[in-house]
Amino acid sequence: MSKKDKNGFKPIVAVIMGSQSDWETMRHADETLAKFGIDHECRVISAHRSPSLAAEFGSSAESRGLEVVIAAAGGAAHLAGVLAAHTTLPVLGVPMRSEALNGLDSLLATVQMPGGIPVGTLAIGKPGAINAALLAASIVALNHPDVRERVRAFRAEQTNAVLAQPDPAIAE
Ligand code: RP5
Repeated sequence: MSKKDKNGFKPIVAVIMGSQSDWETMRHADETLAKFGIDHECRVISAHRSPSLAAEFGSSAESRGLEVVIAAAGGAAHLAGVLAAHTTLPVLGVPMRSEALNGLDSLLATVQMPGGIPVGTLAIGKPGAINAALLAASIVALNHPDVRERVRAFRAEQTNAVLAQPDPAIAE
């Protein structure tokens, strides 16, 4: 297991993306994890441009103390599958919206894993980035009661916001 650094920081979730160009979307996962007070790391690792690093990261993820890996990629999006091949940690895939096919290529490449190596695939783009972080929070909440409380509070907050304002014609 990894040790806390001198500031007490110990990442338990990794947000990996295939390119710097994915950050504009994946910063929403970063922000959501931060909102839940979950120590996490964000890194660019490409399955095809830096394949050895992808294998090394996946292989060492568990021993480094990570509990969940979020992997975002676009186009022929094999990053989540490659990372999942190297770890038994849960891997959550986020398909990036692509220029050519609007993310349908990324979605199919991420979600259509052959039986044996699962990738839990979320929606294309920003909703997927947010939900990957929320799902990661629910997973780590199994072992972190403080996170479980924050997830419950977040759900209650969302519900209360809907109940407090049922009239769609009233501006916020
Ligand atoms: C994928 O190719 C990345 O995840 C990104 O979504 C897409 C385009 O990458 P860049 O050409 O912008 O670096 O590997």
